[in-house]
Formats: sequence, C-alpha cells, structure tokens
Amino acid sequence: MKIGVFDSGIGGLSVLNEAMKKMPGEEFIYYGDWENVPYGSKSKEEVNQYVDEAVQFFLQKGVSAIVIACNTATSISIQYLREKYRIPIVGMEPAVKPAVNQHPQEKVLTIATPNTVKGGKLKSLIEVVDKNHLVDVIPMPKLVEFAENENYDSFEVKEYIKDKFKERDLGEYKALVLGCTHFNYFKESFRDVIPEDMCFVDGNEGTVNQLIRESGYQGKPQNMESKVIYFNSGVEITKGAELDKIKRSLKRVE
Ligand code: DGN
Repeated sequence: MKIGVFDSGIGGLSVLNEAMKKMPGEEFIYYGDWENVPYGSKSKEEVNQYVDEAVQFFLQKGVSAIVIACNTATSISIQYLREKYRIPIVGMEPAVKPAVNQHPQEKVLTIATPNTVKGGKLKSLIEVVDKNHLVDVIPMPKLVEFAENENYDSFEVKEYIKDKFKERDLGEYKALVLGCTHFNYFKESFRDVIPEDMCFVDGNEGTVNQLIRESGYQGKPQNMESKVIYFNSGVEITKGAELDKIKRSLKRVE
C-alpha cells in the first residue's frame, strides 16, 4: 500500500516520521510544496489549488490514502478535497482536545499559523472542547519561514518567540499546543522560554492513528523497512542539498 504525505514544506516530515514508526513496511510518497511555501497567509483559492495539484499527483502515483500533514491546508481545504475525491484523506487538527483532556481545569496555550488561527476549524474545535474558556491562541507567522531556513535555535528565533508570548503570563499554562507541523522543530527554543512544567502537545500521533484506521493498514513486523520517495512540488528529489535538508529535518524530529 502506498500512502501520500503532503505539506507545504518540511513540517509534514514530523508526521511522516510518526507514520513510519507506527506503520512499518509501508511505502510513502512525501510531497513538499516548496515552490509555494509558506501557506500561512495565502488565500483560500491559492491553497485549494496547491493541495488539489498534490492530490492529483498522488492519485497518479496510485496511493491508497493521503495525509494532509499541514494544519493550515487542512483548515482551508480538507472539505473541498473530500467533496471532490473519494480516496481517504486524513488531515491535521491542532491537538487542543488531547491537551484539554490531559490538563482539565488548567490553561492551555495554542500556537499556529495566521490562517489556522483565523480558520473556522480551530474556532469550532475550541468551542466544543473548551467549555471553561481556558484555551488561548496566538498566531506565529514567522516560524514556518525560520524552519524552512533551518534557523531553529538562534537568538533571533528565541527573541521572536519571547516577543509573541510577552503579553501572556506563561506560568498560568500547563500545555503548549503545537498547531502547525513546522513548529515541532522549535522545541528546544520554546523550552528556553516556557516554564519547565509546561508540556508540548502535537497532533501527529492522532493523525497517524486516524490514518491507520482509514487506510485499513493491516500491521507488519516492526523490523520491516518503510520506503519513502520525496518530491518537491512534483519533482523527485534524489540527491543534493534538498535531500540533505530532508534528512537533517527528519533527524531533528525523530
Ligand atoms: N506545516 C504547516 C501547518 O501545519 O500549518 C505550515 C503551513 C505553511 O506553509 N504556513
């Protein structure tokens, strides 16, 4: 069985990594839309068009299921895709629900791209799970760009994070929800800024569990190798700087 994994760039590699761990022996096709990254402030029409191209690409490759490993693209386009295609399409969801379940009656801080923050999906999710109004949300537009430049731990990044949190009393929060797959790369920088007892929650495991259910994955021996082929907006990456960046990124989110 082949599985297509899509993101605007390197963020979805953290989901791919989780999928490879939980679905040994599977064949994955990773499509990073590096031609058009970042999506955080793009229009709905643009994002719909980009993900549509990726889905058509995956279908030509014969995949049995697709993961939109991008909260922004999920928030904007998942409904459009599900209405258009019959193949299982699994999306991301900022992990507000697990964070609230793990920390009932405690405050939770969610960060995501501006498009995810503005989108109806996150708002309605919060309405459903946050009956006590304990979930706050902050957009972090620049982290995707920093991640694509592999700028994770610099002074500039930490100052940016501090600035975004400056109006919050971080001591009040028990969990930081990483509502963008690119944000997984900044755990060390966040750690330097947030209190020790504040934990990270991301949606990767939930998405992969959903993928297992929807794709009908049968389970294979844990030691079976998974195969991955990488594409940059439809062009196969076989060597060079692009592949090196992917390898470094995967290592970072292992
Ligand atoms: N990885 C994407 C997400 O989870 O929202 C970032 C999308 C982007 O390009 N801004």
